[in-house]
Amino acid sequence: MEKNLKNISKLLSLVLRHQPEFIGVTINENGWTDVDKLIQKLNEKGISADIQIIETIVAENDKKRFVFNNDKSMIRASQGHSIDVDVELEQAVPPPVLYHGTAINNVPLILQKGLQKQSRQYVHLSDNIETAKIVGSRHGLPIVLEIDAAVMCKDGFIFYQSANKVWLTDNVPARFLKECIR
Ligand code: HQG
Repeated sequence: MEKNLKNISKLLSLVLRHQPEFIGVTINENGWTDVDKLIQKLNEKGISADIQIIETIVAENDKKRFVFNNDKSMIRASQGHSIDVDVELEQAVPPPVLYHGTAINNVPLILQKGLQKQSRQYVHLSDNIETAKIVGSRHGLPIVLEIDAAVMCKDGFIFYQSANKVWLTDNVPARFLKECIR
C-alpha cells in the first residue's frame, strides 16, 4: 500500500480502536463511526482523505482491519480495541492449537501469570506461527507461544473470531501455554 494510505490506515487504527477524540469523532456502542464525519475530521486535521481513499484502505489493508456497514455510511475496526465497544464478535470453536507472539522478555511473567489482555479487550491469538512471529516482533526479540486451545475449550473457555479472522479470548492461564519450538 502506498505510504500516504498506510499512514492514514495507521491513524484509523488509533482513532477507531483507541482514541476517537484524537481527531474528534465519536464511536457508537458497536464501534461504528460515521464515514462522512470521519473524512471531515481528517480534512480538518490537514489530512487529505476522501471516500475513495477510505474505500481503498478498507479493501487493501493487509489485515483487513476495517469494515463498512451495509450502506457504507459507517466504518469500524474489526478487533484490537482498547475502548469499550461491542463489535458483535462471533463465538467460534478454534483449531486445537493457537499461537501468540510476544517479546522474549515478557515470557517469564507470562508463564507465571498467563496471557492477559493488558490494555485491549481480548488476548489476541493466531492460527499460524508466521503471523504470531510478526506480532511478537512489534515488542522486541520475538518468541511464539503455543496455546492448547482444544483443552481450553473442553474446560469451558470461550473463543471468538473477529471479522478479519483473529482469534480472541479473555485470558489464557499459564497451564495452557508452552514455548513453540518449531
Ligand atoms: C504481553 C496487532 C507480561 C503480550 C497485532 C503482548 C495483534 C504480557 C503485550 C494485536 C502478559 C500486549 C494485538 C503478562 C500478555 N505479562 N506481558 N502476563 N500477558 N503480555 O499490542 O497481542 O496489527 O496489546 O504478549 O497484530 O501484541 O494492530 O497485544 O506482547 O493482532 O491490527 O503484552 O495488535 O494488530 O501487547 O497485539 P498488545 P498483541 P494490528
